[in-house]
This record gives sequence, C-alpha cells and structure tokens, in this order.
Amino acid sequence: MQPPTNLISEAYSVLDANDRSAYTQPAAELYPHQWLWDSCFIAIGLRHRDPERAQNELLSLLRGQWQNGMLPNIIFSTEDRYERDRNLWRSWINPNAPSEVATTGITQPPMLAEAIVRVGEKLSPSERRAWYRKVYPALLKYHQWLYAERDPHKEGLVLQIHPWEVGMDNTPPWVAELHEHQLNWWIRATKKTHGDKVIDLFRRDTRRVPTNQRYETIEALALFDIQRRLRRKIYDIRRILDHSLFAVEDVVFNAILIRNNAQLKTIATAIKEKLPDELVASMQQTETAFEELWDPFSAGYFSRDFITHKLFKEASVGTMLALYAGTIPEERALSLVHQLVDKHSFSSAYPVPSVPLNSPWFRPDNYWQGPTWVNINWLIIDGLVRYGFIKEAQSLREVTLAMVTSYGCSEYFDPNDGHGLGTPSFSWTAALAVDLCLNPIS
Ligand code: 9WN
Repeated sequence: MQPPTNLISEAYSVLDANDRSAYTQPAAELYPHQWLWDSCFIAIGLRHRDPERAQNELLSLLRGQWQNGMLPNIIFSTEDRYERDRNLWRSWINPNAPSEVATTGITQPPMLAEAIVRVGEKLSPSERRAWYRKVYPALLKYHQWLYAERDPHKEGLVLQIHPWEVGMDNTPPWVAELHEHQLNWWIRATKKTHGDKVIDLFRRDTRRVPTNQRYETIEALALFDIQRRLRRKIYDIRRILDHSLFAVEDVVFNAILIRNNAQLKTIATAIKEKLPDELVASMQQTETAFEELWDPFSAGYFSRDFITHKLFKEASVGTMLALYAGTIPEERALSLVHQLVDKHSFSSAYPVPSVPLNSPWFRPDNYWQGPTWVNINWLIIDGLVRYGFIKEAQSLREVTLAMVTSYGCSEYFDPNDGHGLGTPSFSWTAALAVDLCLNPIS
C-alpha cells in the first residue's frame, strides 16, 4: 500500500493545531491539558518530522514528576478557565507534588520508556546517548516508584486505584466492578430517581461529544467519587489501601509495564548504567506473575482484584495487549491471534474493537465498550511483529490506515463501518497514523 501523503499532512496539521508550545493537547476543548500516555504516543509520531519537538513533548512530562517518582496522568493547563480542574485534584495537598504545576494524584500506563527509545532512533548515536542520559534518572525513578508504591505485597504485578490510571475509562471489567462494589448510596439514589438526567445537563464532555459515545452519567459520578476518596487520603497509597478495597492489577497496565521495563533496560545498557538489582528482580517477577492473569478456560488474559486475586472475566481488548508485553509463551500468543482473526470475536470490518463483537457489553459507538482505538492497534501491531505474525500485523496496519484516511483523525471509530466517533482532530490518532504510515512492516 502506498503511504497516503495527504493523510500525513492532515495528521501533522492536527498535531500543529493542538500544539500548546510546552506540550501537545490531546484535543482542543475536550482535553486541554497534558496527558501522560497521550504525550508518549504523540512523541512517537512527532519524531518523524521534528525529533526536537518530540523530545520536548516528553521532557515536558517530567515537569509533573512527584518527588517520590510518580508521573501523573495529567498536568493541568495554567489557564485561568481551568481553575476548577486544578482545584478538583488539589495536588498541592501532598508534599511530594511539584510546586510549579498542578497535577492529578494518579498515573497512567507507563509508555515513557518506549517513547524515549522511539525518539532516540531518530537521533545520531552521540545525540541519542545524550538524550538517554538526560531522561534516565527520572525514568528510573518512575519505574522504582511503580514497584515501591504499587506492588506493596511484592507480587510482581502493580496495582491501579482508578480506571483513569488504565486510560480505558469505561472498559467492561472495571465498570462491572464499579457497579458491583463502588456505587455508594447517593449514586444509587441518583440512579433510582433518574437524577442522572439532570446531571447530564452539566456535563462538559457531553456538550462536545454525543452522550451515547461517552460513559454513562452514573459511571462518571462513580469515577469522580473515587477521585474524591483518593483526594481525602491526600493521594497517599498507604492510607488509600488501608481504607479501600478497590485496587486492581490491570492486565493492560502490567503488559505495558513489561515492555517498558525492557525498553528501560535498552536505555540503561546504551549509556552503560547498571539498573539496581532490586528493580531487575521485580521486573523479572512481573514477567512470571503476568502468567497468573491467564485463564485457560477462556484462553485470555484478565485483570484481577489486588486482594482476592479473582480474575475479572469480562472480555475486552485488554487481553490482546499481552502480545505487546512480548513475554507470554508462543502458544498463548497464537491462541490470542486466533481470536484476533475470528469474525465472531475481534475481527470486525475495522478492527480491533475494544470489546469483542460477541460480548454482551459490545456497543459499537460507546467509548471503550466497542469502538476501535488507534493507540491500541499500534500496540497490538508492535506485539504481532515481535512474535513473527507478520501477515496479521500488515493487515491490521493497512486497515487502520485505511480507516483514518477515510474517516479522519477521530478519537475512536465504529468497528463495523469505520466512521469516526468522539472528538475530531485527536492527537494520538494523528501521531500514530504518521508512525504507521512511515513504518512499513516487512
Ligand atoms: C480522563 C486524554 C485521555 C486519554 C484516556 C481517555 C480519556 C479522560 C476522559 O482521555 O480519558 O483521563 O475524560 O475520559 O480514556 O485514555 O488519555 O486523551
């Protein structure tokens, strides 16, 4: 397939329109701040045209790093009109938070090492080493924080305390858990009295994106309620875990961690730094423990409850991210690929649906409950290539590019007919379309 040159120029104009000089916003109006995994994906695209801007995109993430090493999922815009967003989180109540910028108190999938390496590929060997040296201390501190704070029982898997940490906000496994255990009395009362219809009128997101394409108001209330509880514990993980049983060892987060641990090693080796022994042991342990997320009956990987270790067996594209981890046994990878090409499961006309077609949760237009996302496809393609499933990777790359060429740089897409959903002019769709275009698979 010829790289569609007008797709590349359209994608770059999206990234330029969303440029806020210190960082690139995911989308105008709906997402005006800097998001952690968005900036990683954005840098992966930007590196092709402007490696310096790509480096700055990642460096600007480090402005938000907490003293304990945490990288927050959002660094808030300093514009006056976003005071409400900053005040909702009030990161400054925690002594580890940075003083110059306001952030959230939670993180997002650790894609940073991958982005650093991808940007490094566009630099000369000496520039690359200088680049790696510049970012290595912060990156190392982040991975150490992940294990120190998020693997308190030293099990090898790191835990998440909010669906926003996984970046797939209303994915069925988390939403099912929310409904089961996390709707407190006033949210249930709101639901019973249909108060959610009134609250709908005040939602900022549904003023920009049709209501059916976003999460339910009841779910939004539950997400904000968890956020409020985290704030009450001043984002201190010990206090949070003492009082809350809502902690999940998420399959997507941990798969991404495994691959990014490997990329952290790549960086350390290139600059002749020795990773601390304790961290190396934890990294190894994650690869082994990840296999505990495998369910032989449904032949898939699932997130699990941190305390009970019960697997959350609602099917989602999360299982496919195990391919990106790159450490699962070949026969398990093969069985995931069978589902990927199965017409009743993940093989829709415009794959990969975020929920398989045969799941009772499947809704083609609803956010993380059906639509196809370009970042997820990018991660799956990368995993397929490393496992040697070249034909499958090529075909997924082609259909992804065809979808973006026909329907633009939307936030997500209908997996049946490909039309764009969510906000238009979405940065990671643009950036990763550029990367897929310029990286043919051979
Ligand atoms: C909450 C910015 C972010 C992405 C997430 C996506 C969505 C926010 C929201 O947008 O989350 O963080 O308002 O729903 O789910 O993956 O990073 O693009």
